[in-house]
Amino acid sequence: MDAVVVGAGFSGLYMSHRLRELGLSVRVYEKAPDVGGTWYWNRYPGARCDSESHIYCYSFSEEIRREWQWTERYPEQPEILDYLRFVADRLDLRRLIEFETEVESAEFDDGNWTVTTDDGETVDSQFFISAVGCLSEPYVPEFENRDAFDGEWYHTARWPREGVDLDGKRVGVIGTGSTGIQLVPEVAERAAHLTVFQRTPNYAVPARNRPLSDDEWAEITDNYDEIWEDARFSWLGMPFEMKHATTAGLSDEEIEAALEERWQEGGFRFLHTFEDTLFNPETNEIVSEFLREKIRERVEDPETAEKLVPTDHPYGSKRPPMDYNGYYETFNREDVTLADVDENPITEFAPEGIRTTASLYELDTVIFATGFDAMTGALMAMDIRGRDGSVLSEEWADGPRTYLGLGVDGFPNLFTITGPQSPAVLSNMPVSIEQHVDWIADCIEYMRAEGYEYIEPRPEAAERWVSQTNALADQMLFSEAESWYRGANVPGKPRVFTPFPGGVETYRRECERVVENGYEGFELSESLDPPAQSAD
Ligand code: NA7
Repeated sequence: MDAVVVGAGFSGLYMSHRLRELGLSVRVYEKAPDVGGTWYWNRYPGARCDSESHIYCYSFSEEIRREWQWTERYPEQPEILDYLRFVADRLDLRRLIEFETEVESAEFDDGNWTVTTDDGETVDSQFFISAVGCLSEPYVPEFENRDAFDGEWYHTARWPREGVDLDGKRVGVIGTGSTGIQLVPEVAERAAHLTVFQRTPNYAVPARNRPLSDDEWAEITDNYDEIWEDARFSWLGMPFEMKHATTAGLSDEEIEAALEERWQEGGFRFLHTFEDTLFNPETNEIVSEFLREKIRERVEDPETAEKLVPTDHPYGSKRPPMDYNGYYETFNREDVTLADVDENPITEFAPEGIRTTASLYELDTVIFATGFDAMTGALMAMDIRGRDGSVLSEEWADGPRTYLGLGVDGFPNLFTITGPQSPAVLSNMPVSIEQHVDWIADCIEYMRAEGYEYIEPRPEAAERWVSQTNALADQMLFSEAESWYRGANVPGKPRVFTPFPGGVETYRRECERVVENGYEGFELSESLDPPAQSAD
């Protein structure tokens, strides 16, 4: 093979298409029985994308754009999965994919990657391309006696295809991140009783989902090119304008009006009220307090409201979740209990349910909405070995080190789509995915045209890029939260800020500059000499 691609989600599908168009032989390995990536697995009730549908898709194909119309402002999981199936069929990509096949190892040896799968197959390939996604390795906390529980338990990212019968059950949901917040109102509708185990409260902003009318869709398609260009050169990969640069100089009424306007618009538009929300503690406190008041207004019992109000971290320092169907109002129901497991931690699972330091909660079903080993988990789950036997998981023991989130020094011809130290999870993923896939495909095309066989980042370029990423994160408020952006959710994971926080536009321009300067920071070669160290 010329290229092995791991994963058949948004990244893997587009990557394999681009490479096949260039005339390369491509094999895609996908552990699920179908395309879709994270949208194949995350089938829990209420699963939906927080990016608006008209920009949560591909832009590269005129035909695909014309032939697909989203039905709602935010796409629901089944619709996204249908979309990716449609793309795979439309581009005839399934023939490139081996489903239900997991890559166990990839070793760079004798100038090629040798890729081994769980069915014992081995294939040699010039390029090894990870399209495994940033949020694909579920994290299940190791609670004491988890197996002693007599009921059923599920993780939201491994939700059974046939669904789960929650009707009339006593259900416990652990976790109140973006997933838990989407899930909780849906479960409350079906369960006999719901207990929400909350360790840290979160600031959920109404998404304000609604059906997309034909008129709205016509307006979107009429302006598609412009919308996408704005998204590509934006902060978050979303075509939204900031309302104000900062709160400084504005009256209290002006600030309130701006926040209320964006609150009414909903979703990620709210984060675009003040440009310095994630930099300036004063602005952030104003925004956070606005959101706290909104929570207090929506929850009837003042004691429950205070438990739901976050005070431990600034708004946006953790991934801001969206509320689709009355998350906070759910706690006004008689049949919903909020268990504060920060105050009274979970001590163990028991046959009857979950025991905390305060009570035993009797349950039939437990749902883990406990997130992912984000950004590095799925990559590290493969045994990746580079030049001279270096092992990726050992090289990254203190945190990932990439150049531009695209490549790793010591691992020639390895590309990581939306890898660590790229905007990735701090952006609307399809915009970042298309940019990475195009960059990689163009690079391979260039290598072929110029007669290069190998590409590898120079160690000092990777070093510099990681320092720049960390320096940017240090200027922002991210360090004030125990978040999965920093690896804080998985015990033992290095505490390093993982995505590039400088914005999609800045990042894209840097990637373009690197190419214009002849792939600055990369070593391109016809043979396998170690990359030269530059003088600086
Ligand atoms: P998140 O955002 O990592 O949320 C996981 C939640 O689970 C969060 O509330 C955690 O509390 C909670 N959690 C994790 N471990 C425990 C233990 N041991 N005890 C109690 N509670 C626990 O995952 P999501 O799936 O919601 O979202 C991930 C991303 O997917 C999302 O941001 C979107 O980008 C899509 P904590 O806050 O750590 O105290």
